[in-house]
Amino acid sequence: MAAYRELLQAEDFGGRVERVIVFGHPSLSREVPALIQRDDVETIVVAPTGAEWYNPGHRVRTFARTARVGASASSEAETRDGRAWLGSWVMSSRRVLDAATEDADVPFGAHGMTRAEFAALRAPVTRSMLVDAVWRASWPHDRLVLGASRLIREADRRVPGKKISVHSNRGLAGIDGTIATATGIALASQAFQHGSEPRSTGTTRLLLGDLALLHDAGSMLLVPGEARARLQVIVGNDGGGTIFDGLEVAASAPDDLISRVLYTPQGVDLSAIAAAYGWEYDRAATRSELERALTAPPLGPSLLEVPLTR
Ligand SMILES: Cc1ncc(C[n+]2csc(CCOP(=O)(O)OP(=O)(O)O)c2C)c(N)n1
Ligand SMILES: [Mg+2]
Repeated sequence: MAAYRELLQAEDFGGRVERVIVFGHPSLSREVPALIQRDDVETIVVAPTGAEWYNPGHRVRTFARTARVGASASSEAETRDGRAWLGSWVMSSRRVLDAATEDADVPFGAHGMTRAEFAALRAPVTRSMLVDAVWRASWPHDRLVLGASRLIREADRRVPGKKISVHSNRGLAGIDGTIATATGIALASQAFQHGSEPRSTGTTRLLLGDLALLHDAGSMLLVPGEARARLQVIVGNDGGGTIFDGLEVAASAPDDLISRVLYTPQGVDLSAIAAAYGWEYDRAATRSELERALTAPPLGPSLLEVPLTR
């Protein structure tokens, strides 16, 4: 349910929820903890260890180490109701996403492109376009790592389910060590088992923001004699931390202070960083450049810079 944030806020959807079962630690959106803290909602948190117990507002009464799905419905009518309930979420999620799709994101066919479709290929890359393109380029033999950025929020709210491995750092969603994490995931996937075939072919892609990249640039160091990661680092460069533009304080504080303290502008030449560390570098400012760069990534570590507007 990609557009779950909008639906949870709607009376007809979120308003009708009676029970929540939580796996993992939902930290990307405020709607989930808000739902759990409602008086009319019962929450069950499933986690293998106590350290994982998620408990927003200390409102959770039931914790379990495992969960087993039993018989789903006791009657045909119940099955029908359940399907209708699920179907209405799926359809409404689709409608919210379609309404939110920017003009430049119109899908284009391989044959007989219209003028609008050609224009779309030359249009500057938007966040939604970037997230969609990276998601489309990822296959089951690939791995995708997402950094703490406005981009993971964008992915969370729009990409559909897909059978691919997606990783992200937990804890407080730190921006530190993101490149190191992705390098480790790439190298582990390339590791040889019993001295024969690598465990996986394919590419590891890391999608992150410019500040997270700068914070961990030291991890780009290539050590002589060590294996090279088949890693494509895709950096959405909006010149600072735009994830904070959505904070409440942005609505009331003066722009110049918000910029200095939260956005923290930067104008570092990322191609020079790539050159300094001996990484391949590419830049994709339009949709067609992006599709090309994602389809045929270099075999070693590479940096793909995608300029984004604030
Ligand atoms: C170690 C650490 N310091 C600070 C933060 C707070 N923080 C979260 S996201 C972020 C910056 C995001 O900027 P960028 O990587 O450019 O991503 P954008 O949101 O602009 O796409 C910061 C500083 C953090 N999560 N971890
Ligand atoms: Mg940024």
